[in-house]
Amino acid sequence: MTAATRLKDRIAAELEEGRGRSLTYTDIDDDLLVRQHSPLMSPLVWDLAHVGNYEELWVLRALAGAEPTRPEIDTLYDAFAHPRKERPLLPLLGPAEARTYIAGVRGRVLDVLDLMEDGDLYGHDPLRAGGFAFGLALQHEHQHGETMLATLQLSGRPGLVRDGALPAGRPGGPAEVLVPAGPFRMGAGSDPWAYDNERPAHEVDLPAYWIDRLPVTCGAFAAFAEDGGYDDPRWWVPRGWRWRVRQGVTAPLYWTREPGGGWWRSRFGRMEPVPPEEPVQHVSWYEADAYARWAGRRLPTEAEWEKACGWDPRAGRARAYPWGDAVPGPGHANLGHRASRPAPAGAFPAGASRYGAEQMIGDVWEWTGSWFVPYPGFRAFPYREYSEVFFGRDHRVLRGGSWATHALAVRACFRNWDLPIRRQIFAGFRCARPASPEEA
Ligand code: AVJ
Ligand code: FE
Repeated sequence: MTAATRLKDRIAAELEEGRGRSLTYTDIDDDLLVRQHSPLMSPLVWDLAHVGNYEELWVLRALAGAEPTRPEIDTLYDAFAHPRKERPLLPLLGPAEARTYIAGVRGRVLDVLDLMEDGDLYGHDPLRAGGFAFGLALQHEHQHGETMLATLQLSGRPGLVRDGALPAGRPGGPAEVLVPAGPFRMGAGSDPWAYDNERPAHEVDLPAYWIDRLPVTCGAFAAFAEDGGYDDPRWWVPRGWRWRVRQGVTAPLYWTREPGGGWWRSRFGRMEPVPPEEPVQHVSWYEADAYARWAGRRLPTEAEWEKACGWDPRAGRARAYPWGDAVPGPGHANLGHRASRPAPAGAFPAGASRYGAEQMIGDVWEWTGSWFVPYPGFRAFPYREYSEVFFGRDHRVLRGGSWATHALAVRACFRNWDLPIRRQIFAGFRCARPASPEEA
């Protein structure tokens, strides 16, 4: 079997799996599909048709030069034409129509894939090389799979989302790991599916720092809340404090405090005690930043995060994942919705990075202290609206993926971003601090 055939087979299998995921999350009553569960999110039926429309735009039209199958619907599924809160008012395809539409697109996409030759996959056309446009559609569908899970969690309805088992945690061990001073290469190397915002790779020289070995747990975060952390403006940046007061935020989203003490949370429509050993999620950047200040620490910059995650100082090169370049396995990380929650702290010793940091990939997206800005020499590809229009001092960078992220859609150099007030995403954090001269 040639390398091109192997790549095509892999893409076909991934397309199948990704679509299975989208269909599972939307295999619910029509009423639940078309309603808007939160003004922050689209109706699920919008996401469903949107992933097919995106695949049509990038694989059928941009790559293969096909004519639009249904030109009149493009504007409905253009995320920039209509903000999420307006989407339920649009004349969207209904559930059955949406399924038919995306299946039709998918059939043609598989035909295009079949026709790809060595000269396409190993040539210089950037949409074809390495199957880039297919990788773009695949990662996009999985990103929307995660979005759908956030919507299903917001709906508060039990029984819509499956759960599963995870490895046990490992209590104890060092709280922080030291990353010695020195340069590393930040950004994507030869990975053909990396996004424009991960490029170009460039050298960054960092002073020595400490970073938490594990994400901050619910137990640790509860201590911040119980210590009055939400009531003390000293810990908050001014905008964060104003947001906290105006919104009346006193705990992570979905948490409630029982009158007798003790925290409970709602998870996919069911109440349960907050597990103290689990990484905290559903906190805004403002809450993460306030916790870090309360703890006498700060959030890591995204460069600090990426070096601790992917850099191999002995080999002098960046690896795709903390454990190396092997595709994520069940012993490495909690990805791909194995269970509907983060794994307890210490669950993945085999997923440790060269510096000893654990659970950097999977479990919870991790807020960093950095704004989402371009790397030096950035060039938008294949379109400005994926990354470029979001650059600036509005969005903060998140790293590492969550339990809801598919393995295809995250790597050590992958950059995600969101507004600092957002809490419906599966986001937590870990802390860092500079090393003193003696420690370094
Ligand atoms: C990269 C997760 C911020 O979901 O808004 C989806 C990805 N871009 N459709 C998002 C995306 C177009 C994006 N994030
Ligand atoms: Fe999208």
